[in-house]
Amino acid sequence: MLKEGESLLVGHFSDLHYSPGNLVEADRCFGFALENAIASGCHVGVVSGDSTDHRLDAHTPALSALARRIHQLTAYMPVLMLQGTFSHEPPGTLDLFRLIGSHHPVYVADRIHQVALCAGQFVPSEGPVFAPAEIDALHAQHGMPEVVFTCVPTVNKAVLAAAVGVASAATAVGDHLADYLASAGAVNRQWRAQGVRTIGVSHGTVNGCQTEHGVPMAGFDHEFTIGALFDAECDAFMLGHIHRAQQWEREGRVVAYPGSIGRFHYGEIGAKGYLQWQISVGQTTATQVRTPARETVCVDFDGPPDMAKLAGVAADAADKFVRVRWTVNEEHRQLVDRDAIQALFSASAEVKLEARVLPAVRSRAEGISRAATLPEKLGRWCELTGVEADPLMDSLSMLMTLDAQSIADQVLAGLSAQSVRKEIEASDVAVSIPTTTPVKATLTDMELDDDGPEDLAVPATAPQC
Ligand SMILES: [Mn+2]
Repeated sequence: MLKEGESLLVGHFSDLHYSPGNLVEADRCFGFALENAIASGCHVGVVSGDSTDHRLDAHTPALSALARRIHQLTAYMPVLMLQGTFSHEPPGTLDLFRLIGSHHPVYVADRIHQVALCAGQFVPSEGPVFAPAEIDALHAQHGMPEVVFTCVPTVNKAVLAAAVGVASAATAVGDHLADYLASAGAVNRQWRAQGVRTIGVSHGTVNGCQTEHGVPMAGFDHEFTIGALFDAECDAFMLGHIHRAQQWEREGRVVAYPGSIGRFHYGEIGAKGYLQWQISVGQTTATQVRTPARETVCVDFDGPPDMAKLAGVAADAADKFVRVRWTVNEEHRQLVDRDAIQALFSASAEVKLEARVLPAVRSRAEGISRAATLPEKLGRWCELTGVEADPLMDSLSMLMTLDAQSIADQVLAGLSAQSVRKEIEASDVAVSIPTTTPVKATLTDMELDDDGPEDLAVPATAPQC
């Protein structure tokens, strides 16, 4: 397959996420990528997980579209497909693909092991790494392999949790994988010493990598450290799972994510593509070839959308996928004219409008529930709202100690003492007397509900008394 001294060219595709919703994007991008890989003379194809987005029924057009593409690729090169995230690619999904190789085989890697490519045929290890006897047998039967893969598909944490306990399962995954990669490294060093190229393929998160949203992934529960991956002593380490393309290099060896084949979500940064690897022992490069992924435009407003600004964005958004988001208070939600925004982006491929409506919030009277007596609660409320306390305290003590008739008599007595504007004050009395009962009721409510936001129901009426 390879001429003496020629680099091995590998087309590395990842995170294809075929599904009914992604079909157009996935198939346009993967179709472009594999045709480019064929035209570029790639010797081998690798799909490093998440070929599908979720469980797909056999009659789903997305599944047959993916199968057609893999079949198309195997007319030109052998293909290795790795098991990805179980929720995207339920175990067993890839089994079917073993059957669809045309001139070249499709090899499905769904367990941790090594596999040699010998004259176009995949020869797997029995256990996690090639045993010395297996290596001898392989040499005797097939000669020198073109390349040896170390495959680390998604690890089932549930199985691991059963073995090591739930609490340590997350970090244990990393520890176990690091141990495995180191032991694979010892075997790979032997292959490399014999001039055989070595490739690692896995699906998971490298601690410290960056997501497609620009978020650095740092924590203890990620599958790999970059050091552990280099410990596998592979010329090339091909990763899937993270949708943003990125790579690391050490002494001519490279670890890289191609990122997802297309842009499946709004707000994903960075170019989409596949990786063209050029692999020689001790000298490897990975070059991104861009796919025609859809372009997305995201506009966010803190408040109602600015229509003038949107008109400017729309002028440059023909055929793009547009998402407009805004945040408004409940009372302003009617100000947003969705139809007008839709009309602005009529030339765009898609317009997604996302409103976030903030409900009217009544703030609590902080600390009021800790006050022991009703006068203390009222005092706290006056303090918080800046209302003069004395007149209210007087009224409250009246309400607490006197009956309605006595209160009315007192008020009338006070009024008759005032000769000025008698008419007007007399009409006030007519209002204020009936309020005594409702105010009492509200104050009782306050006592009963003083842990709830209803605390403020008191002040709305209390000042009237
Ligand atoms: Mn993925």
